[in-house]
Amino acid sequence: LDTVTTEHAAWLPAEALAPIGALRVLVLGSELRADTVRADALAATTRWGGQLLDDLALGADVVLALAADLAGGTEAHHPAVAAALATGRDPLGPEGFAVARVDGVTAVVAGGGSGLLYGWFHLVRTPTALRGSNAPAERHEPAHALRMLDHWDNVSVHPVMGQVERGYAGASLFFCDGKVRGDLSRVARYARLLAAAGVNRVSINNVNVGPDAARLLTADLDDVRRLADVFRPWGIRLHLSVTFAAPISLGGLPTADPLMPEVAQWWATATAAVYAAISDFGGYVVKADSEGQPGPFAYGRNHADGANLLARALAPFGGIVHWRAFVYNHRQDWRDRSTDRARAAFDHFAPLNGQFDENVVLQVKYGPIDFQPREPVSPVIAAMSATRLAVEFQVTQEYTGQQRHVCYLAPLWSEVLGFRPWGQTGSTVSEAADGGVVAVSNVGDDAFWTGHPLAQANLYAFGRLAWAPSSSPTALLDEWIGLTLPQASAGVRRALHSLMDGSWRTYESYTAPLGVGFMVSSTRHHYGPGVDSYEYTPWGTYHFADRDGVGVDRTRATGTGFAGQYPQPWRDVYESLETCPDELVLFFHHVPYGHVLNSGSTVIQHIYDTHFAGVERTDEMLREWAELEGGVPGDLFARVAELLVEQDRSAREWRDQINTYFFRKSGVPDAQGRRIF
Ligand code: BDP
Repeated sequence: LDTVTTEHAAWLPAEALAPIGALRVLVLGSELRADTVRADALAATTRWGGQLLDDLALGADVVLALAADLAGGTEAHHPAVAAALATGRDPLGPEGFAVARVDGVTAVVAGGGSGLLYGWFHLVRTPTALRGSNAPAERHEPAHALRMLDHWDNVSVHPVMGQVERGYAGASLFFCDGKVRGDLSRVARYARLLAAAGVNRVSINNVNVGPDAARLLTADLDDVRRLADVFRPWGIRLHLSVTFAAPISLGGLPTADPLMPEVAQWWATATAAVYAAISDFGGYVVKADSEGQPGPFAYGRNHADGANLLARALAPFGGIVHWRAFVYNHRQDWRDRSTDRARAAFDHFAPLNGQFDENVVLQVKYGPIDFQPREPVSPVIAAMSATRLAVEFQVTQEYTGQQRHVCYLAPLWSEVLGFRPWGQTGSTVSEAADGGVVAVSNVGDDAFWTGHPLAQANLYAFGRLAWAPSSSPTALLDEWIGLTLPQASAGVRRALHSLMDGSWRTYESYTAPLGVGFMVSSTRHHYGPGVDSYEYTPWGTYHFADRDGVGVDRTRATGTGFAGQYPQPWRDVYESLETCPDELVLFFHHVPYGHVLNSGSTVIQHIYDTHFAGVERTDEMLREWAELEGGVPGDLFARVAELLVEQDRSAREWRDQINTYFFRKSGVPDAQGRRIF
C-alpha cells in the first residue's frame, strides 16, 4: 500500500492531485518491471490474486491490477475488481483498462503495464471515479494503437529556422549545443505529460534532417538511447527522422538508389545497430523529394521503392517507417495555371496504392496543401485503401497564430477525424487511418511548455482525440482546464472555456477568407498577413484575386481537376458552386465578388463582415481575460494578458489588410459603410 503524493500527478501542475488527496493505492503487478512502467509512478508491489482480498482488508481505496495477475474466478476478488473484470470477454489490449467502483473501492484492471498507467491517469482526471457511490464499470481501449508526436527539433540551431523549426515555445527540450542534453530531467516530466494525454510515440528530430541530426542514426546513437530510456517508463517509444541520403552522407556510398543491394545492406546494418542499442525503437520518419530533401526520384525510382527499402531494414525488428505524403514541386512556374499544389500528393501516391510493404505507414497531412486553418480533407486518405495510413495534424501553430494567438484546434481535428470521405455510409477518416494519428509538437523549453500557456490545451486534446477520436472537443477543453487549474472557481473555468472554445473560428474569421488559405507573410515566416506574399512565387499557393473575383478554380469542368480526386459524393459536392460548403468556396472555385453564398451574403460582404467581427471578438477576449486577474496564477495571467494584446493588434492588421486589399481589387464598398482603410 502506498500513499499517493503529488509526484504521481498527471497533467501539468503538481497540484492536479490536490483535490484527490491522500489515497491508499494497491498495485498488483507481478509482471511489472521497472522498464515497463515507471516504478515510482505506480509503486509496484508484487502481490498475487489470492492475497488481494486480504490486502484490501488493510483498507486500500484504489486497486490497480494487471488482468493476468488476477487468478481464479471473479468470486475470488473484491466486487470492484470483479466488476472491472466483467466488462468484456475479449482480453484487454496492452494499453487498455477497465475501471469500476464498488463499496468504496475503485478498481482498475489493465491488459498491460501501459494500461495500468493510463488507468491511473484516468482516475486522476475523473475524480468521481475515486469518490462517492458505486459507478458503472467502464472499459477503455485506445482507438489508435499509434498516437504520435513529431518534433521538428534541429540538433544544431539552423540559421533560418532556429532550433525548433516552426517552434514557438523556446529551444529544444532534447538538444542543446549541437548534441543531446546531458540533463534529461525536464524530458522525463515531458514524458509524463505526454503519457497523461495518451501519446505513445515520439519522433525527436526535424523531418528536414541537418548534418548533425543525421548522425543520431549512427555515431550519436548512444545519446538517442538515453532519450529512449527516459520515454520508455511512460509507455512511449522513440522514432527518428532520417535522411534518404544517409547511405551517402553517413555511409560513404556513391549512391542512395533504393534498388541497389549495397544501399539496402547499408540500411540493414545501420538499423540492426539501432535495435542493438534500443530494442523497442519505433522506426523512421522520412520526408523525401520534398522542399529540398533527397529521395528516390533522383534515381528514377518511385516512393514505394523508397519506403519499402527502409521498411525492409526495419521489419525484422518490428519497426515502422512513416513515409510522408507531403511531396510537391516547390519550383513550379507560377504562370502555369495547370499546375496545382493541392493535386500533388494524390498524383504521386494514388498510383502506388497497394505497393507499400505492411510496415510502411503513409503519413498524410489532413489537407491537400499545408496545415491551413481551413482546408478540405486530403483526397489521398480515400485513395489509399490498400496502404496503411496515418493522418498528420500540426499542433504547433505555424499557420494558426504561432502561439501568440489563442486558437484551440481540437474542433478542427475533430471535424477531420469524423469526416466521411466516402459519404455518410462509409468510414470516417479516423477509421481509415489504420496507421494512427500523428501531429507536429508545439512544445519547447519554455516555462509553460508551449509559449502561450493556453496552447497546452491543443497538446492535451491532440493526445486525447488520438485515443478517443469521437470525444467532444468542448468536453476535452473542460477536462484540460480542470486538470490545469484545479483551484480555479467555476466562474473562472467558465470564462476560460468561453475564451478558448470558439477561438479557431475567430482566427479563421480575421485571416484568409472562405478557404482560400495562405495569405500569410512569407517574409515574417508565416506570421501575420501577406496578401500577395505567395501570389507570384513558385511555391504554388495562390488566390488569383483580380478586379472581377477571387478563388482557385479546382473543378474538373474548367479548373485544375482537383475536385475529381475525391470519390463520390464529394467530387460532385465540391464541383458544384451550389453544393460546395461556403467555408471552402474559394478553395474550389473562382467566383465574382458579388457571388451569393449559401449564407445569403455576397463573397465581398462576407469578407468585410467576418473581418470586422473577428476583431470585435479579440477586443472582447482582452476584456474577458482582464476579469480573470486574481482568479488564475499571476504568471499565467500576465503571460496570457500580454499575448492577447498582440493577438488583438495582429487581428486588426489582418482585418485592415484583407479588407483594404479586397476593397481595392473589387471597388465594392462595405454595405454597412464602415471605414475600411
Ligand atoms: C511546412 C513548414 C515547413 C515544414 C513542412 C513539412 O512550413 O517548415 O518543413 O511543412 O511538413 O508547413 O515538412
